[in-house]
Amino acid sequence: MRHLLWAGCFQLLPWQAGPCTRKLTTAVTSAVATSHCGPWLLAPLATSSSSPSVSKGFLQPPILGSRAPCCWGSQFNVPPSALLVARPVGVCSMMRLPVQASAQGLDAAFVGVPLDTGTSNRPGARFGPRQIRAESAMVRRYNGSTGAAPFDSLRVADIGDVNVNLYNLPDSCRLIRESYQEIVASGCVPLTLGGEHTITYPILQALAAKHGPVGLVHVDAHTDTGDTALGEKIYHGTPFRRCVEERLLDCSRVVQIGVRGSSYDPDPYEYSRQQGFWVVPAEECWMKSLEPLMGEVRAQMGDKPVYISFDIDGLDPAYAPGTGTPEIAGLTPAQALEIIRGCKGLNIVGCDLVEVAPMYDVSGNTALLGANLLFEMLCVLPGVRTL
Ligand SMILES: [Mn+2]
Repeated sequence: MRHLLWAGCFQLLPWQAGPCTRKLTTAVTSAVATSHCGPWLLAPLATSSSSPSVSKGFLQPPILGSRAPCCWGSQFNVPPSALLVARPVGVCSMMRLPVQASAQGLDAAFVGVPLDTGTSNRPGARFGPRQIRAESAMVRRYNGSTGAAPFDSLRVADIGDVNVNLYNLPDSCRLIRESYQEIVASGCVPLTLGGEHTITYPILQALAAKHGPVGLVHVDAHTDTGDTALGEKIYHGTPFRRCVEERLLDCSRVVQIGVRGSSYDPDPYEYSRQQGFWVVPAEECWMKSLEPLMGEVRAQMGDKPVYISFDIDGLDPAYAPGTGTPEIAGLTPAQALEIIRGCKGLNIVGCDLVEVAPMYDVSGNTALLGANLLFEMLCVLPGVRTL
């Protein structure tokens, strides 16, 4: 894909000799030969004669384009188990999945959009995709809570990043739109690692061109329905007004959950309600389960196409401080799981997780949350089997 950069590269990765024993090499080689272990083709090269207990070898990314990556006896890609491949080993892809250059042949794909020049306050979301990928090394293949087995059901890979233009937001929107048009043309469902919220506008341009106006489950501290700022119509405070103007949304099937914070207007949600959006302020979510709410959302969405746009600032900054425009008194991670798991059964055509700006959270927990929420979104896609 012309506008996608590879998340990884094809150089051989030296497998450091120190902790790498022959026993481990043998175990991994055996597992690779027989079962579902991971995306890396093991290519042991030589054995040190001076230290017979230590093997020198390489973990080699799959040779893309010339053979199917990470099939290991099945048609599916599978995140490698840390029981067989150490977590820090390998090119940094989402869930350590194989990286491939296009969405061809995939049912779902993780895509990075490292854009942050549309942010109004703290910059840094351009580094969101990389940090989400890094923290995703902790995410395993099954969802034990819901029983979802996405990698037994769908062909999934990381297809790298959109090559955004950091110095020109309209041009970035064009690059994103064109990239997503290619992704969805092949029938693949994109799961996006943001990047700030501007990116949802061109993503929805591409999705609506294929599916028609979509329903929207939008989790956010802000409605992102502003008109202009500093005279500009494109930045991370305006994407959903632009979407309304271009009829990309089915406004009777839009819900905005978790909105809060101070405002410029006495009724900051007036525009949303005028369009027919269902606004659920954070106050209506405090200290309660959101499962009943999601029952109503499912009834609202019906069986027509739905997009999930999850701004990490919908969560409380106590849990997710690594973001550009934090607001106090937000949702909890458990409520975020209730929202996403409550989308099971909907006709989901795409998802994003935006606004992770990792440098404001030295713990990495914001990106870890983002990685897990993206996995949860994968788990509720149509066609995912439950064990
Ligand atoms: Mn937002």
